[in-house]
Amino acid sequence: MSKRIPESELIINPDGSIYHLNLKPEHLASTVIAVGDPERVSKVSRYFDEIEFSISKREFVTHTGYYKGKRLTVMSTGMGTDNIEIFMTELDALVNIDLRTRIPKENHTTLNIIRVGTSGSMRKEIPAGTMLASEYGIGLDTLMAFYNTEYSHLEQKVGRKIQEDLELSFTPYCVKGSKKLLDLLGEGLLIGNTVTCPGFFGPQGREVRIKPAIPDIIEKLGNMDLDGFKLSNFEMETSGYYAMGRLLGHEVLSLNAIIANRITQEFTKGAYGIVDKLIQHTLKKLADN
Ligand code: R1P
Repeated sequence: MSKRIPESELIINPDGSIYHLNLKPEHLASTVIAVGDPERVSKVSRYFDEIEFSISKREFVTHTGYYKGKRLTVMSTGMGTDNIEIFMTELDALVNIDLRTRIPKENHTTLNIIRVGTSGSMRKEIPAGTMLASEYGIGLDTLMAFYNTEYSHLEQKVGRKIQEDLELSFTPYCVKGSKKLLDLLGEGLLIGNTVTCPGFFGPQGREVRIKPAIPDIIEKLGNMDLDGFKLSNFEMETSGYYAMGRLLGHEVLSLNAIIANRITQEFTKGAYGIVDKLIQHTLKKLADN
């Protein structure tokens, strides 16, 4: 029998909800749409037939309801893979740990988790306004230095190639997303490989007042070609989702609305309409399946 998880290791609020997300198991649907911006939650749930539950704590805003009869949860995560580590671990605890006894359940429950986020393009042929599904997530962040997992041969090669091309002192990690969700939601979208950066400015080569250490990071990544494996876009969460999904046993897919192209320096205000188009695409595909 599994061991009881102590109070200090998994914090549960006095009302029985999980510490950061503020949710109880009954508040969560088995399919979760995750967005970065808390204001984007209502931009998804406005399409629901009915919202049965809503709550917020810190950057985690949750609406659970029904879209065309399918029960869905939409939640915001804030920015960065450190938030995603908390988000994924607590979502998993809601379904795979008995929060009353603090003992992991014997039967594993798999969640479907779909990120609907904004992103920048690192290739001139991928313009703003593109909707892209990430086949792989590549982490330039340090999250996976703190967990042990297995990587495929290709994933290891990609990590080493990026380390070499960027002359990094550490090896980035590369993790494949859910094939099941890619087959379900990827139709009509561009399929790409997404680089996750541990910041918005320097780690994405932006110079505001301080010169970044790798000013041409986006160009270098965009030009990488490893026997046909190319990188397409960058943002701040996908690698964390894919790695935590693999560790915890959940199906995870990252969908990206490309709102800027850093090579052509294209950024159109109208590109924000693409986020709504991606939300509608996601809801429709989920309801149809
Ligand atoms: C940066 O502006 C934020 O936007 C992108 C990045 O990943 C980062 O979180 O995604 P979201 O629009 O989903 O937050």
